[in-house]
Amino acid sequence: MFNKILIANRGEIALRIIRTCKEMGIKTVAIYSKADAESLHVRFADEAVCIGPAQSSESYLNIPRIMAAVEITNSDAVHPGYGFLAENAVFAEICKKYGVKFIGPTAEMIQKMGDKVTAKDTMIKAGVPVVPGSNGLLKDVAQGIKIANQIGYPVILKATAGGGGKGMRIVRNDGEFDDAWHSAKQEAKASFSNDGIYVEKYVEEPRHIEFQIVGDQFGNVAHLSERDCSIQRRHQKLVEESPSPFMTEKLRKKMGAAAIKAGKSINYEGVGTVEFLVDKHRNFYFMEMNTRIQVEHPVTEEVIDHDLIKEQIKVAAGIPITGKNYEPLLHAIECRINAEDVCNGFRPSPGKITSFHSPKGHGVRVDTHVYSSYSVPPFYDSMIAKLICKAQTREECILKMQRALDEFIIEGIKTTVPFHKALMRNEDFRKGNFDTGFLNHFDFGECKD
Ligand code: MV4
Repeated sequence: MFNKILIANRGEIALRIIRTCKEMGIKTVAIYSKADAESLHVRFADEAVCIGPAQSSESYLNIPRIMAAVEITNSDAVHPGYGFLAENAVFAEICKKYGVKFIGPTAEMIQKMGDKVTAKDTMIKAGVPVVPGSNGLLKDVAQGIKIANQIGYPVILKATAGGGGKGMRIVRNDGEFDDAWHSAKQEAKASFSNDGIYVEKYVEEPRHIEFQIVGDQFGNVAHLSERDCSIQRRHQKLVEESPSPFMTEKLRKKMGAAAIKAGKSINYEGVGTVEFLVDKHRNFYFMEMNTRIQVEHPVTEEVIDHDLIKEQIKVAAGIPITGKNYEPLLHAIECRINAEDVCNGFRPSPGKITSFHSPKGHGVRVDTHVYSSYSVPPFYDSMIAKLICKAQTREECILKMQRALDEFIIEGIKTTVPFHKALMRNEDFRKGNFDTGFLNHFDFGECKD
């Protein structure tokens, strides 16, 4: 097992990782920027190294500075968390070169899944269902129009380096193709310095259902059931839950088997997520694979009663998994609490938290790095807490979430708490009747406190 892990991240996930390390008897090193000196991850780690100014490029994204901190603290492993360098193949490779274990998959696996055309091609070869499309990069508009007519409109153009919706365009007929092609290409080039575009059939009103998987260094891969992440706004997830209200036992068997196939096809090592689009007939298609621990991992932890960070550290240390799949034993929902003003287009609302009281009680979990008098810096992601509730049924879980949201006191800044209160009251949400388009026609006027 590792002696000392450096956590190359900040905020709630840094704290989350420190907690598990402590429980495993592993020493921890926090790195922090000048804007985070008052952060709890700095206080709770055994050692802390200031690596630079607030700007991420000079701190949490700065590989030479992080490697210097690894060296001076004599850390034998790095946990990247999510975001920042978590899916940076160059960083994973540099760690390897320095003889430091990157807690995650190999650089090659990160690279393979980071390029969406390569990922899709790998899944086709593995026999995982994918959306019909170009199966490779498009050369020009003429080829795109030809394929669009073969598979039928509407189609969607996607950037091979994409994710998060950037460089994506829906095309409904031949006449729209040229404009969509040029704007997708331009956006992809500006965002990723890679303007490779592919096309596939546009799946209308899909659900986003993802499977948590874990693979060890001996080729074993298991799934830990699904999360429904359809409640998102502009590709930012706001609520995640497990099990998916849309799931059936039969579908879980089929999708779980596909997720395992996806993992095995690349000899996956670590915890990962296989994302699927699911249409209203319960057809499912591979969308992307995330090679990191995700923000929403606690809903899985709560329904299967396992610590995913612990599993992640164990497989990184070379301990084999049992190979058993897990089914949800309970229902869990996570609400992301962001420092944002819901009534003003979710505009960031950083600043000093003058009063903070988190909900408590049976089945209530709050993962957060903030506290009364903490100042939310304007430089990073606006998520300040995750409220996770678990109960025997979805109905009870929603009631518990409403009770917990009512107990949440956060003063001094605007947050997404009022949005979650309005969502939990929504009839369609309560019935489990939603897809990825749900928030496009949600009345945010109801979110006033
Ligand atoms: C799609 C799709 C419909 N059909 N692909 C959005 C982000 C990127 N990861 C892929 N995305 C989508 N791909 C086909 N062929 C609809 C989306 C999509 C979406 C997917 C998951 C969660 C939210 C979404 C919101 C809008 C569009």
